[in-house]
Amino acid sequence: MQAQTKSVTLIGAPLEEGSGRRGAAMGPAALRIAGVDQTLIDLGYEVADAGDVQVVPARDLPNHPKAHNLRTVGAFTRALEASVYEVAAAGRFPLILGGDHSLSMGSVSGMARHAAQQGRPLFVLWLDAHSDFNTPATSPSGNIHGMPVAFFCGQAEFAEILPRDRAFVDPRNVFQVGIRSVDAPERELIKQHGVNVFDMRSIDEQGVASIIRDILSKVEAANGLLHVSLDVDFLDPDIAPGVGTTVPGGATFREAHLIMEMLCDSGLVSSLDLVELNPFLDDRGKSARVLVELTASLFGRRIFDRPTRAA
Ligand code: 6HN
Ligand code: MN
Ligand code: MN
Ligand code: MN
Repeated sequence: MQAQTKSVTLIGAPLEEGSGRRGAAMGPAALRIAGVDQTLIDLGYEVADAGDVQVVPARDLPNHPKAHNLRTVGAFTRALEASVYEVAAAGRFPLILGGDHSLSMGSVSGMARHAAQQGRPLFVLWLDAHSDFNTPATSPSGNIHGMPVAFFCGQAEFAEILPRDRAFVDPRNVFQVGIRSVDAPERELIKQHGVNVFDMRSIDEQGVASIIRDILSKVEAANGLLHVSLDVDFLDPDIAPGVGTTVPGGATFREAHLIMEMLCDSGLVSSLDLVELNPFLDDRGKSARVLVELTASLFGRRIFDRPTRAA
């Protein structure tokens, strides 16, 4: 990233309680074993590892019948909101090692607070097979990892996890790419709130380059911050099988790689989640390695330099 900070803080979020199955809690360890820290150091970054977030379930939250493990997910949300905010406010790049996707309730809320304090809008690029815009009322599973976008847009009616006056993300500043599995009531919510969805058909028809270029120009025009949330199941299961919610027909390595290179060139990315890696389901570390490769591209590894765009 051109204009971006050269200081990165890794934050491990060994959270699996939002996903309805075990294994994603091993994600941070697998990403470290795959060399995420050394990869960034080799690219010239100063890297601090904050270790893994440790929480005890929040007893002030209810046991919600339609939002499983709310006390644990809520405790992670609070801890991550605080640590991501502090890292960003210190001028560093928060890189969150997940953990299931419910962790984005905390990471994105922390970035929303930081952006609000800067008087800048927060944009979110959501790379996922799923829209994750369910609420406890619409969710078919009760698994909170299907709800984080609704939460940080202020639309999911949980108990009071974060203060009521927290910063929300405007759903019209959320751009979802790679979508191919949406629940029927979730689709209505997405339309109602104006979330921007680029499903697999859009990728096939337009190509990722034109989609990403348009999104980046909107972020740039608004002087926004851009949070990127990369769910392993954005990728095709052939290249990234290590995830509990595989959906066929995902992004290729080349599409994902190009997205990361374009994001890097933009200099607009402020924070990144790597989520839903389930090493228990992976094939000899393949998915963890793909995530680290894509991270390297986002942070500036390239084959050859391109002429920089005229300003
Ligand atoms: N993810 N829409 C389904 C649900 O249970 O709400 C699947 C959610 C998947 C969540 O991909 O992080
Ligand atoms: Mn997801
Ligand atoms: Mn997903
Ligand atoms: Mn869903």
